[in-house]
Amino acid sequence: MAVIVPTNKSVEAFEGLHLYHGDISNCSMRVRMTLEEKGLSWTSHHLDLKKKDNISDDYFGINPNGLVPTLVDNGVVHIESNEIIDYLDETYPGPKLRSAENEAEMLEWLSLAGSIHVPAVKPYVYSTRIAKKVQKTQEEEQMYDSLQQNQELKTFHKKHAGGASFSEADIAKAKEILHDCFSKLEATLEGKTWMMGDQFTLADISWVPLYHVLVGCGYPFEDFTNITRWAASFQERRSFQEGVLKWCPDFSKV
Ligand SMILES: N[C@@H](CCC(=O)N[C@@H](CS)C(=O)NCC(=O)O)C(=O)O
Repeated sequence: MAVIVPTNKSVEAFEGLHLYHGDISNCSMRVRMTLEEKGLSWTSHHLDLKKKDNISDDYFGINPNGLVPTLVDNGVVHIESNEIIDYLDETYPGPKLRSAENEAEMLEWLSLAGSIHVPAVKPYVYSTRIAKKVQKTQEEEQMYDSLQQNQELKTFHKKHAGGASFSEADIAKAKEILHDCFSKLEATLEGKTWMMGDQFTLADISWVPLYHVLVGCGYPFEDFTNITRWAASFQERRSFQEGVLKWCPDFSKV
């Protein structure tokens, strides 16, 4: 479990559930949806990624990668969105977002979503829509470089720093990974309402935000008819409206 001992000790005094999150962040959408599905109250600490609110000493003292989301539960700091949603479902009452009979398969979907974030989701989203919006000034670049210790993230952000572009190889790789994953999702949804069957689970919650954000980046889902049907179903859920649409109605307008 990704529990962190923060160097910014202020959060250790927090009572209840506090979420550091971003409106446009697909990883934050997962956690907001889970909180809504479970009917849990939480205190919002919104960070505007376009204003680089996450790049500060204070925030790196809470999340050492400088990423959203971060959940603080009665002073205990949790990072990694897919682990946070698993933790919330395990720990809190409210509707169960898993079933014992397919839990292992469901957790594999969470792990897959986590594993494609840096090699596929981030390059696709940044290269199609976001890089220009989060361009750092020279001062912000220096600040980021001194705060960020995670080499994978440093390397990723260097690829679009100062107006640089991702290589064709990076983009081709991202598209290949996404195509493989969405083909797998398409096959999984054959004849089913939700990814695990009749029950809406954390697997759906993990993948719904990817669909929402990638549609906004122009990802071609037209040929994935099961995914398109699944999207029409999750768009009806209150957790999608509250956890996703309320914060980010249309990613293409970000
Ligand atoms: N593996 C992390 C990834 C979190 C992540 O990359 N968050 C993005 C928004 S979805 C972010 O904070 N981006 C800002 C940055 O890269 O500096 C998780 O699942 O929580």
